[in-house]
Amino acid sequence: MLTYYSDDHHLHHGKCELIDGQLMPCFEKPQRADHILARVKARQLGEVRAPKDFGLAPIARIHSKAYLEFFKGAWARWQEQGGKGDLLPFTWPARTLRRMIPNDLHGQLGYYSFDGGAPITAGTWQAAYSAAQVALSAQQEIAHGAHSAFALCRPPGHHAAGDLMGGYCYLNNAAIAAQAFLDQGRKKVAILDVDYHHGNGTQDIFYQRSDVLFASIHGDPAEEFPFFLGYADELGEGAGEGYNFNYPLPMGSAWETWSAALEQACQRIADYGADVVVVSLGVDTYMEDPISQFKLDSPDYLAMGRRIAALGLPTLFIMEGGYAVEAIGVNAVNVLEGFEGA
Ligand code: Q9C
Ligand code: ZN
Repeated sequence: MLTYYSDDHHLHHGKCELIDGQLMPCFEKPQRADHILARVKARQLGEVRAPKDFGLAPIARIHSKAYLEFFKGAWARWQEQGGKGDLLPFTWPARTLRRMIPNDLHGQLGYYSFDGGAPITAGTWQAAYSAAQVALSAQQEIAHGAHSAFALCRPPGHHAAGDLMGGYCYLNNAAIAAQAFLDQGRKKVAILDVDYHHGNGTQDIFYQRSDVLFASIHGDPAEEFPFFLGYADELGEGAGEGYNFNYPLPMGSAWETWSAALEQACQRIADYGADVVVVSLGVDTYMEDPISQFKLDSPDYLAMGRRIAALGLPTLFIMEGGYAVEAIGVNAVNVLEGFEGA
């Protein structure tokens, strides 16, 4: 399987996040992708290629023009104000407030985000832009006939909605790739999100549409981030009704519970008659993940890859979360090796 990868991810390195009442070094850090790349090479998964540049148009199919302009220009505005640290939001238009777009940089930052987990640094735009190009390049590989491809994206994307960043995510790489398949003539795309956290951004983007089926297995949002989306009764809306499936699982779930949900999700994807599958591949379901509460072990990721392969569909793997840095390479590449029948 070919891997697409860009060194540009190093340009994004946030300093801190607020977690359990303390400022901690960001869990979403460059070493994550470095470890995955090293494992791809060590296991000789296949060639590693730099992305092509498909420009902004395919990104703008998912994200609003205003959001993209804000994100692209935010760091320069912050520098003009003499800003020192990372650019982080601290006020959001929550229930009793108005959905204004204020003039102020931090006001706009609150408008275009849903949490304080997505810091903007000097290189964040370039890193996120390149990650989207990585996803599009791997997508192109499948469009040209490959059965699978791996987009080693960083920063991740599945929490980002059309005009919202959050949860370490800025541009929704999986959604951008799914839309590219449709724009090139495929009729039905299934997105299988196996990250520990619900893919709220991806769900929101496609919630009213039937050309993308979204299935997500994740920590129960009643107990876990992102808290405000990802419940089992969210089945889609309007034309999208019946094309959204959430499998929230209890804290502490291990492979037996998790794989039963995967079975159901795969059944939905098979029934749908998808032309292609996009996997939002997070490995923060790992038992030793520092911010997550599932109990998958490294060999389970081989079985995960095998079950996804049994769908018999062209499959685009897009990297999302996973924060146990020492094991992230083994776990992510195990999914790919399991898929390939290694
Ligand atoms: N107390 C992804 O995996 N913060 N994003 C969690 C835990 C946000 C995860 C705080 C986690 C976002 C792509
Ligand atoms: Zn996650």
